[in-house]
Amino acid sequence: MSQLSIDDIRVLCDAHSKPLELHFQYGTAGFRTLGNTLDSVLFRVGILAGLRSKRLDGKTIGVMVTASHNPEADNGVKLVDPRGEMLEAAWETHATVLANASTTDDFLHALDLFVRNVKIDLSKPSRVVYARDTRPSGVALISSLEDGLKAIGAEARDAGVTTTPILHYLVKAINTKGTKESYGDDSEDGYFKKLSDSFKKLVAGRPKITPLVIDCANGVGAPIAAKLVEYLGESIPLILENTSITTLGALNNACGADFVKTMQKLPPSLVEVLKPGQRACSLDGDADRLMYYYLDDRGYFSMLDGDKIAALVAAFIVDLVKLAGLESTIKVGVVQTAYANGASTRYLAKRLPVKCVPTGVKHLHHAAEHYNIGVYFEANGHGTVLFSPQAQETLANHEPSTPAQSTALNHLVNLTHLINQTVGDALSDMLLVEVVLAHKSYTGVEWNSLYADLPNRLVKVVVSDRNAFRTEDAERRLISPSGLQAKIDELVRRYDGGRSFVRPSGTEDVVRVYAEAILKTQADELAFRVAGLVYDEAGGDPSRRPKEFL
Ligand code: G16
Repeated sequence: MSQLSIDDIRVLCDAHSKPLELHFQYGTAGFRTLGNTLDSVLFRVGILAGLRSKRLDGKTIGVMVTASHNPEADNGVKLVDPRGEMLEAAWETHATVLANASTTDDFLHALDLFVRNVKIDLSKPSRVVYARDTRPSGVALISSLEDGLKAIGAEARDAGVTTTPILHYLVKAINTKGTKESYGDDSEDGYFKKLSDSFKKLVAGRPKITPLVIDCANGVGAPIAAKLVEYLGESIPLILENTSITTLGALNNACGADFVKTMQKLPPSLVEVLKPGQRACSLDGDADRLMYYYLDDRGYFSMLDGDKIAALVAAFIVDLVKLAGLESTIKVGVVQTAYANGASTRYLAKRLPVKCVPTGVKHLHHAAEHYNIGVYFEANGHGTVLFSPQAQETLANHEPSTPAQSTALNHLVNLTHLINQTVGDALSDMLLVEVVLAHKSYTGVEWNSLYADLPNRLVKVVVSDRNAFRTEDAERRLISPSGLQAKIDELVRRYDGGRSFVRPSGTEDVVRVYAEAILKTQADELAFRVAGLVYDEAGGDPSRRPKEFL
């Protein structure tokens, strides 16, 4: 590590010592746990980000400080690779090793080993762009991160308080600046212009869009959506709710995409706001998830989740590809996870190829890259659409032979600008949904009737060691604890249309249980019975066994 001043690193590392009793893990979406325990992790992530950039010849790496849908007291950090995608999987392991070195000496030793093993040329430049969401713990964590960046001598750019998808956008825009693949101007302004210009072109000539309510989860989506409103002008009336970003305890509390998806009901704060027939959507704490819903004429709540978004968007894109005369050159496919409602998978599989992968954007993103146009959405509302370089080239060079083909082609090109292809982006996805609804003249009711969801239930089980639960077959089956899967199979057989699976969360200290069945009461019962099995198997204290577990 001759190019670095070890003494400087040592001094700074001493100031950010690791709490001895804690173990950190780079999980589904980076490190994520209580915000007030993450000081040492942020410092070390700063160093790691700098080294990742050096390893990639000075390309800019992104660092996002957020815990997304988690409660306000949690925080987290994840790294973004140069094309705006999630950190390469092998480096997740390096991140975990470095974060857990007990002392400064252990850390310096692990760092030295790492630099040599991964063959990092320390004389290379190092560039990092970072941002945070609105969590109160974010301020101190950014300062720990900055110390890490300073220690490694990285050229650092502070993108301030912004959404996760904007940070991903910035990383790609910075790294493609001045090239023919330029992703856009590397500023928030560039992002807003790109989205709003393409949106306006896509809805031009369609009937006026009716007002849409946005639940901003009292998070960073609020100020960012407020800026977007200015760029969108009169093209779409947006009503922003749950915008209290400075009220302590408000973030994701009884609002936001995760609340709506898990509780399958309206955030209480919208009860007086939403009118029968009106559409609304919820963002999560860092605005990378989107959940739509509406009240029907009788005031009943209906939810349109990530699966419904995938169905709406995939069908629209398939139609455009056909209309543009590109059916034989551009193949569209969909990627889902085990959480996808069985009815959505049946609906989609009749129309186009569908693949199931483990939870986590990185898995979906990579699988979607195998299609010319890959649509991926998790049921929780996380997703986007990827246009392969080959598909983008075809769209750029195709000579339409009729006016109808030309229109469809233009729409597809505009979609490549509207959609944030680096990662799931609630605001970009929201505009995408609005485009499709405007083109199809769909209300929420018509969109919802594409297929009927199978009743389902998601339950969290708190266990002492979630790592004891290991899965296979895209998380649809457990391989440990041994014998538990057989018990689940036995239970599932008793329910009409029953399906259930169990997997450890990568973002919260819990095991998740999903169940679906033909009837709602049966889906609930199956989920609670499986949750009971999980709790008992994990040695849960009988006196604290949640009473709903059967
Ligand atoms: C993150 C990931 C998502 C994943 C979610 C829940 O979302 O990016 O891909 O679906 O966590 O993961 P788990 O069930 O493993 O806890 P977010 O919005 O929290 O960043």
